[in-house]
Amino acid sequence: MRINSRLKLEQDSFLLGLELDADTLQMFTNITHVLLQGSAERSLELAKVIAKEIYQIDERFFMPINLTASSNFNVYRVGSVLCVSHGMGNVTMECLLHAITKVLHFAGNNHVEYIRIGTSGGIDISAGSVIITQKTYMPTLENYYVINELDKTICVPSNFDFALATRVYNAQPNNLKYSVILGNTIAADDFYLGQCRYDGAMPAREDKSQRTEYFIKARNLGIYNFEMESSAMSAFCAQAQIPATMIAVTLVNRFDGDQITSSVEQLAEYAKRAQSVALNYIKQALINV
Ligand code: R2B
Ligand code: URA
Repeated sequence: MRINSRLKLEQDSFLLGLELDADTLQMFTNITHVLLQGSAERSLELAKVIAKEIYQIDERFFMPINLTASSNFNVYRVGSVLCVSHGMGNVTMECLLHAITKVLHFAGNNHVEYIRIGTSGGIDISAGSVIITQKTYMPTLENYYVINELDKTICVPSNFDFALATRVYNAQPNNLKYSVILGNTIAADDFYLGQCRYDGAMPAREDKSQRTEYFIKARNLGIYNFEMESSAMSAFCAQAQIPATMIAVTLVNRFDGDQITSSVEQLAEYAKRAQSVALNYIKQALINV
């Protein structure tokens, strides 16, 4: 982990963003993995699953607690794993990454892997497939993330750690009933116009054929899915030298339509697929620690 050399704990007693006190830093020592998901509820659920499946803790006797006082992000710890919520979009992801990375740094962690587990819209791939991301792209199909530091525009390369992505891929059993693919991802600015959906409250472009051309262009770059946080995450983690990747299940094939038509039960099962791909990896990684 390589972060801002100007940082000093004493300047940051509040650890802004997570509303933690410097006295509570000992709760964050010896962390190996940070699993990031959009919602607080899913982070709590995942913490329970990790307790049960990785640490064999009887679920009747364990309830993970949120370690932050922040209303924006929740953080649950189980063993050496943190389950953290990041909200929606690159902007909230970036705020969370600064906050959690400072905490982990001040708590003395140097070798931590970050993995986002999420949902996405597939491009020319059947719903329910799981993509492990290597490179992330802007909606302009450029392989970097733009940070506006006031009036200064900085383009940060947005590749995840290919070696980590490959380890996650190789940790999967052969008999999964869905596809797991190493590929690239577009981080869009929103769910509707940002992904050229025609079912938003505002109309998308008239000429639908341009969208098809874009999807084809994207697939030629090895892009399989759209979501909304991966370019901030890959750029931040590459700069901070934190091995990171994303595991995202696809909820729809955008060549077939905009609406997510699966039942609530099916969507819940899809979301579990991304979590179980992550768990297969974490189990293996923790054996080797
Ligand atoms: C995937 O799904 C969410 C939008 O519905 C967003 O957070 C993302 O990246
Ligand atoms: N999340 C997205 O950002 N897009 C989708 O199509 C599905 C989930």
